[in-house]
Amino acid sequence: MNALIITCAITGAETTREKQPALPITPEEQGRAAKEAFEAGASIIHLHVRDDSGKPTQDLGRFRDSIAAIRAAAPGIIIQISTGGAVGESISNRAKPLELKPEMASLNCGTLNFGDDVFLNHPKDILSLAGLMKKHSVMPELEVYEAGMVESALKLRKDGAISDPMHFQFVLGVPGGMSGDIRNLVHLVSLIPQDSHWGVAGIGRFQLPLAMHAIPMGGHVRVGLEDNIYYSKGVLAKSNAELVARVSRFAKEFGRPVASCKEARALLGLKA
Ligand code: KMH
Ligand code: ZN
Repeated sequence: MNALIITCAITGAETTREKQPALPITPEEQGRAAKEAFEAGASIIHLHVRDDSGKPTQDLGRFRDSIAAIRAAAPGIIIQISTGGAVGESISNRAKPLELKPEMASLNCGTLNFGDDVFLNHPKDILSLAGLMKKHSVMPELEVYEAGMVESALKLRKDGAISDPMHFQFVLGVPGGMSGDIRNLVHLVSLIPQDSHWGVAGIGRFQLPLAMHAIPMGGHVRVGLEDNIYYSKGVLAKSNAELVARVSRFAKEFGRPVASCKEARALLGLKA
């Protein structure tokens, strides 16, 4: 079986220090978290940044500092910047970190209710973000929260806005999107082209069961404090790395190798 790519979503835009004291916020903390996640088996860091007060920001300088800190602490790790940002962020700000030409970036494939908010992704904005990714040779990770978004992603491909191989991330369990029911994952996988890559990011209590199913299904896995703050019911995770390490251990039990950064690049067709 292909090697398992583990992505660690170390910070996100919604998790707070009050709820999860181990959340990395400063560039230095993010560098440390990336190093520990790398040592535990992660080959991709999904990156949001925060300002000094801990609020989510799309500030270019902050992305630059965090990327530098992560590169210094975990050389070779793939950095995937978020163009999702926080709910309510303008598209021009969400697009900003693409100027840094990261290897990968998230591309959200549609609008959905997001808890008590609306995560707005207008078709014209999705197209403009995809265009910038193409211009800067950034590989999009297609964030899919419900089945209609697969159709939207396929239309982007048909219209030439994105190229093969497509790389999907099924983000399941957001209140307002598809739940983390395993049948939803199986259905979504059945909709995508055979030659595409996919991973699953389970939100909250869905993180572990979805990861455990993706391993034998041949998909990839995202874990981290952006998506889930707990290790088990009522027990906070000690770190991002603790969540990554558990997935690595299970992969070993299933006989599936965990991808190194080099192997992850080769699998996804990223240039070194
Ligand atoms: N913070 C969410 C509203 C992404 O990174 O592209 C969007 C999000 C997706 O986290
Ligand atoms: Zn994100």
